[in-house]
Amino acid sequence: MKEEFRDLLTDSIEESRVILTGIPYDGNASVGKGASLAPKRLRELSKHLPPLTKDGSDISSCKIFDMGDISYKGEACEEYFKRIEQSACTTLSLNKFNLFIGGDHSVAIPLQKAFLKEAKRQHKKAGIIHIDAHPDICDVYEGSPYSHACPIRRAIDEGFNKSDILLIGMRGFELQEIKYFEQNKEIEVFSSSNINLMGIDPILKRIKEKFNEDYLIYLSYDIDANDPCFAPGTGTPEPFGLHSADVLNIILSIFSNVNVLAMDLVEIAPPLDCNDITSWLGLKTLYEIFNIIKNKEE
Ligand SMILES: [Mn+2]
Repeated sequence: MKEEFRDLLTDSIEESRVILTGIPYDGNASVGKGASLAPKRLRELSKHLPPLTKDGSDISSCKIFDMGDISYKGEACEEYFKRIEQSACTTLSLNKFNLFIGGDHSVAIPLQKAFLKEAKRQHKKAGIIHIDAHPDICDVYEGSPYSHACPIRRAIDEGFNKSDILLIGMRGFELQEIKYFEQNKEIEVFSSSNINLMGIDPILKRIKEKFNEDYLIYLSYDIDANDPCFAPGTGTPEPFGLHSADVLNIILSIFSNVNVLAMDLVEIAPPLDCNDITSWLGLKTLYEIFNIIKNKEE
């Protein structure tokens, strides 16, 4: 039986370039459920993957330390999020690339909280790049401040500067979000319409301008940023989305040009998927990212 992540896995956290944590929770998803099964499914599929990128680069020196899952024990959401935050504070303090596989997007709430603390500890500015079909900037959604429609709003509550948040791929809004954007124009938004008309170059340029070496970046990647034809296995599919090659090139440019300390990959819902194509998209994107990390100086 082949191992998860095969040649990439290491038992030594010191040797690792990537610290992986699974967050198998979808209690705050509003429409389709199933994202809680993504960490398990991605690990299973990784058994089939050699340590190679799509262009044949050997990434086997980019070692992954797998922390396992932060399992949900049926407690109140606040309690569970506290445990996620504590675990993330510990792994982020090692100052290696932290990869979190959700879960619905609400798991970003405790992760971004922990990330902000770590950025402050390192005397860095904290930025968020949020790649998603949805802004997730609702104050309360379906009666909950912890909904997967709320993590960016909670990040602002925690103390992230609005001008340090960049949203990419937007196309599914709530009315309250449109009002919030009208009142908070410093939050930068690249809609999917804009990207599909203008291409990705303006975004790549803007990311480099905006996030210099004073910043640590939290990258939040909701798979529903991709058009549902590329990523059908997700709870809230939004049409008129982004081409997977465009999303990948944006993500790889981010890793090449700014200092990403933490990333979440969220909203992959294996039970809603078709022949695992959404899980494969997420997993293969990670392998391309590992290649950029491998090529960076430690
Ligand atoms: Mn989202």
